[in-house]
Amino acid sequence: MKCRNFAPLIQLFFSFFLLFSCAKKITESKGIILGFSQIGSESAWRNCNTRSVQEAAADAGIQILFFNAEQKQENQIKAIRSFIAYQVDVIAFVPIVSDGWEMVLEEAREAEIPVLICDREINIKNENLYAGYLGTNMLREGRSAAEFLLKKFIDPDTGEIVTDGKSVKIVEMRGTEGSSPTNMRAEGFRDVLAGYSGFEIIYSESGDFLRSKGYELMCKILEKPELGNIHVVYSHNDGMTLGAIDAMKERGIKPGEDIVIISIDAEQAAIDALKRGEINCVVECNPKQGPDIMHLAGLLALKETIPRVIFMEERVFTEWDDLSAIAPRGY
Ligand code: GZL
Repeated sequence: MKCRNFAPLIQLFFSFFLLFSCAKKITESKGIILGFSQIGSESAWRNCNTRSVQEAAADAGIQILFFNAEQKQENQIKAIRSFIAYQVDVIAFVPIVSDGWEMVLEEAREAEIPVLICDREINIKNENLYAGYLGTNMLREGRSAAEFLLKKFIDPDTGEIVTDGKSVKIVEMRGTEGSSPTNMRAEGFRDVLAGYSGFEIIYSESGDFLRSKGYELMCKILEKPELGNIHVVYSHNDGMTLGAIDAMKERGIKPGEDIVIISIDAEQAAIDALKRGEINCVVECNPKQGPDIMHLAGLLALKETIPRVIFMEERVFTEWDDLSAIAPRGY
């Protein structure tokens, strides 16, 4: 039997292994490698969020593998799997929807790579599959929107609802179905109004956080005579709100006067519309999460524990405030 000499093959394997482990060692000495999966670029808010993450990574000396999922969950799952294969130090991602993450998070845990959930939240049974969540309190955002409505329509002296009919008729423009901002902004809004009989949500549909769909949705709603007189539009993001305002103006409807408008995000264009009286209340949702994400990624790379939930600071801007004091939004 011919005696095969396996020495070169074994040598090749070990030289490759040595090279790779040295490369990993050199990389570790250069800094952290962060795998980041972003949803897409559906709104000004999202683009600001992306800039914040990328700029903060550069400032922190963190090497970032940044993947834009183009609004597809399957692209996010593929990206996370590639981060695992590449053996990044930390994975961070913005889950486009709340469900469907268990399997890939199990794979990350098996690879002993910590995962930070950013911006949107997820629904999973085993919460140990991720290290923590950094984002915004979307239940509170929905509650703040409803609390503005109570102040706007309830006479403080009599406690009575002031409206031209039996109830205040509300149209809701929802964000991406199945996402935590949509679910929580809807829930928080309804929780507050549940205590008052004179507020009625007469129509609710998703515009997917897109300005174009906000325009189309409002055109469709304004052509539904069965809805009658609409008093309020509650919109889950400024992009959809701005599209709806375009549709109202095309029909001679004065936004902010004929129809009260409440919007969430606080991008510059919405603040400008608030100053013009075309929007009545803007609830801030802070996209500038990059520095906090990088701080947490640094801790996770050192195998430190981090808080389970961290909420960004946020404000509410209304037609009754000194709007001249609002600093430029940067997005
Ligand atoms: C909320 C964020 C939402 C914004 C939208 O935290 O996920 O997604 O409100 C964005 O503008 O598209």
